Amino acid sequence: MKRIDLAGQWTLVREADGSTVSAAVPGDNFSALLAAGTIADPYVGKNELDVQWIGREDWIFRRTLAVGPELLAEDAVFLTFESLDTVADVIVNGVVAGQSDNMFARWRADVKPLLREGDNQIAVRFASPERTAIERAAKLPYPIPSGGAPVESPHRNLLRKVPCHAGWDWGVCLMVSGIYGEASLLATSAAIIDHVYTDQRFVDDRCEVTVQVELTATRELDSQLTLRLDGRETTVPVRLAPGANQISAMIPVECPRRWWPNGYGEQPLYDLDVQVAGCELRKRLGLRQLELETREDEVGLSFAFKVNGVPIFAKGADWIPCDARPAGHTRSAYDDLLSSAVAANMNMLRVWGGGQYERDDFYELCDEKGLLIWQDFMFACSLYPADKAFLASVAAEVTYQVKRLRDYACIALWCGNNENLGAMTWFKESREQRDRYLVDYDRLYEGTIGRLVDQLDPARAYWPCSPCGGRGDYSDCFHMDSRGDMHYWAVWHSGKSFDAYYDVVPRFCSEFGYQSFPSLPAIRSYAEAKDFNVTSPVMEHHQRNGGGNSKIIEMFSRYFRMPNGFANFVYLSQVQQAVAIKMAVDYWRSLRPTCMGTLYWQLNDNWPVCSWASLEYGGGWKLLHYFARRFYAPLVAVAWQKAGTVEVRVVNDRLTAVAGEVVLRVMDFAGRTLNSIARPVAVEAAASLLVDRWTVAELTDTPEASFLQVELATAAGASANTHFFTPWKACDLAAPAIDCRATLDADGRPSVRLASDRPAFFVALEAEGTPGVYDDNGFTLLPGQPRDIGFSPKGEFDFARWQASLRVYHLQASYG
Ligand code: BMA
Repeated sequence: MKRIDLAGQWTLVREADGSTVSAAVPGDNFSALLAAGTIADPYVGKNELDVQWIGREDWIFRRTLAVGPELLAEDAVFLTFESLDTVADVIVNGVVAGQSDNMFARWRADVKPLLREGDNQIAVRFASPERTAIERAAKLPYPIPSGGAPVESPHRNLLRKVPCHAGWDWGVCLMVSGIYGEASLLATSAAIIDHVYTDQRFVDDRCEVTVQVELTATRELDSQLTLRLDGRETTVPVRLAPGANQISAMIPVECPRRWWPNGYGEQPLYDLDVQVAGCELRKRLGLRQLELETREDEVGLSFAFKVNGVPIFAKGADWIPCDARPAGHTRSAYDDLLSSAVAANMNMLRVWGGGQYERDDFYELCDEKGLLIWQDFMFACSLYPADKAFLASVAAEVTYQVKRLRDYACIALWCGNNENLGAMTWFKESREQRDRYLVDYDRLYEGTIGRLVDQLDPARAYWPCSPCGGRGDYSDCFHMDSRGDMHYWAVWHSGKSFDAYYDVVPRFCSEFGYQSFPSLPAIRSYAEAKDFNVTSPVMEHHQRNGGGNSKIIEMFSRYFRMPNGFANFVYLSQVQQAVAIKMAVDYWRSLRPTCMGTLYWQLNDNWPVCSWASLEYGGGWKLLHYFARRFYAPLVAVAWQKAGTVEVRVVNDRLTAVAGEVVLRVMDFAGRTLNSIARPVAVEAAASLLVDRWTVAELTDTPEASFLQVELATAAGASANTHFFTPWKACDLAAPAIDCRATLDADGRPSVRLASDRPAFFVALEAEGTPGVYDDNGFTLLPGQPRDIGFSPKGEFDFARWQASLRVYHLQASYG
């Protein structure tokens, strides 16, 4: 057996004129053209508009390969491409070896008959994705609508390609072509492994792991299957027939250490080693029980994940591809973003259906970090075909992806699509002929995907759509908070005020979001100082949601005073976003167990843009991410105000009871305590406790001139939360004098000491040119309570430069 890795430098040919540049594989054509200096960076200014021609053309990736006699002496030489994006001919020495038109299904064929000793040419020719989609649309028997982004490539729903390559309401439109993941040749006279996947069965103190191996043999063969797991070894004889084979064996783990999501325990991973017919495959298994509990109850239909029997309140966000150029999907980019998710106390991410099934690196890291994954299939915000050819392609995709991913402990749920049930009401065609489109919907998400998931991964739940009310419920559950999951967009898309979050009691909110601008340093990556105005063409180009900037400004007018200058505008937009999402999460978390999850839209960006993300492109933390670290903490005291009444609750996600004290301190803007109320609290494990309710009048005589600090002190730690009785704009905040000193602490770690003579709100540190993460940011700074804020620089660190560029933002200074 001999394996040749085809990763490395290939040649990219523009078919229209035969011009060439060097291209990395794995990689994409845009990245190759950018690296070669052929195009300007599409993330800068409005360059995106000048590179749309790339998606309208055909491209060839090719390379030569020396093949020796030992390779050709084997029975078969398998050429494997993990992902060809998208409509591709695979050509070996000028002969078409096969075709692919689904980037989510692996392509593999025996190409031995086409190889010869000496130099060989391997080429993949990609037809223009945009042209292909338009051609397919013209042939449809009836229209199948999709789309709506300001810069977009049409009919994306007719290609099995990452939907958001075609542009989104946060996404650049780059119709890339490329070769991703594994690209290899494997010569063998025995077999090639197609899949290894396992079943876990817990019996008393052991976990029985049954390993299924699917392999293609080149001849009839007696071999043995050897499994190693947790220091144990099992070997069984196997007889392989030429062609497809499926074999299995069981290996037990005694007293397994269980895998837990972040915040609930550790993430032990067991090394599994599989050997058969000269092939070897290794993977790491997390052993755990996981279920989605959906029960009819007095409210409606519950929706809660249980791991090892313990109900988990899901805390997290929605994940989109981390770069619009697939060459950027590196393990280190994943690691950085996922580490930030863990740092913000998240335990679940939803891999959203307009993106992609991520690379194995992503799921390996989620297993290591304890991030549960809600996995959508890649269908979003559109209607889709359900003809025979399309369904066959989807069936191949689902079969491949479920077999590839089902062993990751992190995967909690398979979900058919994003919002396509709701999308039935978005398009004229489906409003007028709902039956026709609903039949197609059912064929795709039940008849094809649901049926396959039931068969291929019976231990996991299948949920046909996010949001929906469960299998068999075809009503538009978009705005229904009592059954299953919901997406709540009234606050952004429908322009409702933030307290509208208090009007719904979701069972599980899998999307809700509010936009902000990326940081000033991120804006500098695409705009020049002359463009630093929110209505400049470049700033508007980096806002993809129609009217988005107006929404941000209009919401300022409801809650805040108008900021001075561009930097404060950017800062205040981040404060506003953070406040919005915090209000929703504080309230919904406190509704547990009726509500059992909040995933805000969205964790990350795929290019530098104004969006709902808490992590900007490149991984920098917006203020929302710092807020998330606090509002997703396992133990919090929260306050909210509805109709003149303030309610205070303590939410405890821990599996142990907590006792302590809550102190409500009403303060004025000079920092004097006007009123203070202390209450002992005893919160049960995994519970929400009502501390009490007070009318605003009971707490303060001067709601516009005071604020509330809710302090929680327990043996497990202390935290504080700030509540305003009126919109911030109504308060005459005193100008604080903030003293800011940068130091290196005893062990050489950069740190900032902040002290103020008056209360300062949403105090935020930023140092342009020195990226990194502060231990806290966007917090309330009280007189007499200085804070030391550590800083973890990303990349090279120069103390003097950092110190000189440190800037402190706070609410009063944003307009004062
Ligand atoms: C959602 C998502 C995305 C979109 C977001 C913001 O519902 O599923 O399609 O980007 O809203 O509009």
